[in-house]
Amino acid sequence: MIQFPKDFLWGSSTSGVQSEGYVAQDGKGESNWDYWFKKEPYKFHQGIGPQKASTFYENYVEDIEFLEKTGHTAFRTSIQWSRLMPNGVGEVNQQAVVFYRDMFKRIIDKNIKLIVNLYHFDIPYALQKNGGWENKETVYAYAEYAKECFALFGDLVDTWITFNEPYVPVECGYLYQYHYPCKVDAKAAVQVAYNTQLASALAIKHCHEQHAHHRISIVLNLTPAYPRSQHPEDVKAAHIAELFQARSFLDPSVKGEYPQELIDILKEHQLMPEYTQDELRVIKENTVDFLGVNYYQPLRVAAPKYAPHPNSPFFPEHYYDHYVMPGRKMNPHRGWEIYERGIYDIAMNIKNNYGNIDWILTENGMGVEGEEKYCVDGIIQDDYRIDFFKGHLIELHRAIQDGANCQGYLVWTFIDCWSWLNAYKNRYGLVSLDLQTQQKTIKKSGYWFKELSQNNGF
Ligand code: BGP
Repeated sequence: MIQFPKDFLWGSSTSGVQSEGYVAQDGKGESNWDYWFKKEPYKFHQGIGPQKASTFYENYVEDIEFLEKTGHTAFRTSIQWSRLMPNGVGEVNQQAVVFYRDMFKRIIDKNIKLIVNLYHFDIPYALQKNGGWENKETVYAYAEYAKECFALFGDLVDTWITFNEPYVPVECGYLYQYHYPCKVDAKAAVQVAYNTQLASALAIKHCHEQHAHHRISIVLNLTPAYPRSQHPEDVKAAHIAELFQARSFLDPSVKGEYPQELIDILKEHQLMPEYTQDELRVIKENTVDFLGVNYYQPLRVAAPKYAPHPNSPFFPEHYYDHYVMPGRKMNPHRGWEIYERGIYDIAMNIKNNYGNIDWILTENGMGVEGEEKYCVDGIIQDDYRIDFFKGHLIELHRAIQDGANCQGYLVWTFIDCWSWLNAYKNRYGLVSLDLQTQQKTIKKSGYWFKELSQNNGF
């Protein structure tokens, strides 16, 4: 029996965009996702956008019952900024206030620890139109939005997240064209990353000023970078990959400072963002109270085979190639490697290099296509998912035994939901969603998760 510490949290994460959906007259404004879908629907998997998601906005009362039935003691979701403040600034949508307050209240009434994220890849289009995160005005608009959330919901919510995986919109939106605005512009990417970090620090500042006892964090995908070999050039490639992918947000969020080596690389390529000493002070003085960590797959890299063409736009990959490890274990549906040991390595990195700060594993999960074929008597027999969870929990447990300060395990996700790049192709939920009927049914993993939570181990 693998036993977790007393009061260890068991639950799941979702996001507003991926679960809520929207209905006529709900007062929601357009987000970057709504706008992009309207403009280029063919860029979305099977032409499906976030209009319906898993209809949580309409059905949250019944959906919350499933939290209890699957043994949740913790739940993380996000507020959609464009729902609360349709124009990004100014007027607050009162229907959104009623919705979020009632939803939060029902969750805490069930004695479930509620963690509320302010930003999960979605910005009001009104702000995106004016440059989005490239524009420093967005930083101050976000700070106002955060303040509004702390004021409106601070009596119900005491644990906050400033951003989910902020590196993702940076790389997907400004380097690799997976997210709107689909630019290839490293200079903009760096400014967006810096502005996001500043916004996170300002939210932390306001949170602590408004509610001294509240705790606030950032959620990062701290993928360890594993070198192909111990050849010094491979090791160097992994080191630089980690500077970009993990430490660009981890260091300023926990230590209040950027790694000097990252600054040196950015200077060498004339990529430094616009910043002021006052802003750096805000970042320095407002670090997180704890960390959220999402983990799905490792990053494997090798020294680059070729020198970049002198006219090629800058990519972090000028310093490393992606490496496919022979014999790796794969989730073929998502195309992601499964490497349970990554959790242990993340935990030891936090312990040894980041002051052993408290953290929660805020996302871990397995997206599988065509799960209907595993359905027996109406219940999806997702043993592969249970094995996936067990494998990762063994490593997490080992890390805790070795001194890691992890305080909870949240899976992705609660009910099958819409995905940014894959719509409903891969299902992650503890509860299945029938897209035609909107019927929701607990999977085998959902029942297993309840036992896991009740026994505080397996
Ligand atoms: C994380 C995101 C989630 C979720 C998850 C699964 O990076 O925070 O929002 O989408 O990945 O990924 P995907 O939906 O691409 O399969």
